[in-house]
Amino acid sequence: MTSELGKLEDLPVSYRNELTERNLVPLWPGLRNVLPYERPAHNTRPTLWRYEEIRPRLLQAGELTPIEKAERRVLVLANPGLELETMRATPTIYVGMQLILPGETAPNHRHTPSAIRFVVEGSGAFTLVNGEKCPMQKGDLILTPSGLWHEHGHEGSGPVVWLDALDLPFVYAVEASYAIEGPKHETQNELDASQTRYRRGGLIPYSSLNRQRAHYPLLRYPWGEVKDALLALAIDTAVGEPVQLAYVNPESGAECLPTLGFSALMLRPGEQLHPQRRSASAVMHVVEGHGRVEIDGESFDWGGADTFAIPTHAEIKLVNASSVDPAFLFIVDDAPLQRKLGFYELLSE
Ligand code: GTQ
Repeated sequence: MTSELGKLEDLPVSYRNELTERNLVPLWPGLRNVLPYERPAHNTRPTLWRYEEIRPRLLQAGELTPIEKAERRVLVLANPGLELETMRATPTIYVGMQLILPGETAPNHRHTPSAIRFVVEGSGAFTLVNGEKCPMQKGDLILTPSGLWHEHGHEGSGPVVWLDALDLPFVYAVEASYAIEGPKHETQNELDASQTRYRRGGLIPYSSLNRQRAHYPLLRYPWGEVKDALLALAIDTAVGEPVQLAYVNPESGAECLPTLGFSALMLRPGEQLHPQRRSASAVMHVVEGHGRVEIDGESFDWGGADTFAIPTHAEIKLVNASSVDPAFLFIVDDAPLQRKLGFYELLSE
């Protein structure tokens, strides 16, 4: 049974001071803060970042700060409920928008946090991941898992912008976040594995059955394939059911990264979705289309390349505002982490 717990003020000041001097804290005055009933305490705010607000300021960063002075020229999408300097879109998910200009390189490094890139605009840029050259076209997902070397370059013309998502807030919180600089990698092959060894879902190189499995056999998921697969899935999905595909490791079938999950959601023309509440926090990024999202009763209009943050346990509604065209969203969540920790849940209303 719920009962009123003792407050800090109920305790003699001298006793409280004795505890403080000994680095001791009484649990009961704060018990309901750390273990509230029904829904977790959360400071994460439903937040939307408009690309048209980010883009000019990112291009300005390109003029203000040479790449050598930035290493990674990024504006971070920081949740206003979580102290901006701590660079968290949600408690576990870091999101930034990175700009690279023609001829620039972002030098090789590796780090304990895992990262992904999702290309927002431009063409001609690439990421080298342990020497594998991954071209970056709009909508492509590129993995740079924990510990893998990665550097970026740009051989085309015009600015290229991509969204970075990292599990940095989590890795930082467990005091495990650090990076190592490395020399430039030789490019190993001209075509990445999405175009050669893992060309089609359901088919993997035979030899991979015999050897110790690579952890990350596929590093690039081209958007063209994802969009085609969503359009095909839509034909076979009942109205009201989400048309959603998970990005997975083609050999293990598990999520691409140990901590963060990635999926693509198509909203059919005029479609309204009211997905089941989940314990995971998430960030959604608009690939195509425009519409509205309601997050815990707060409403936001979204359009191309906008990005929004969804707290844990939030109630959400998604609407495609077009009655003619489908809309496409790219979703990052921390469900893989929560599953591993044993508390991922789909929640009732
Ligand atoms: O491109 O390697 O947004 O290391 C933050 C940290 C991007 C990157 C970020 C990084 C990178």
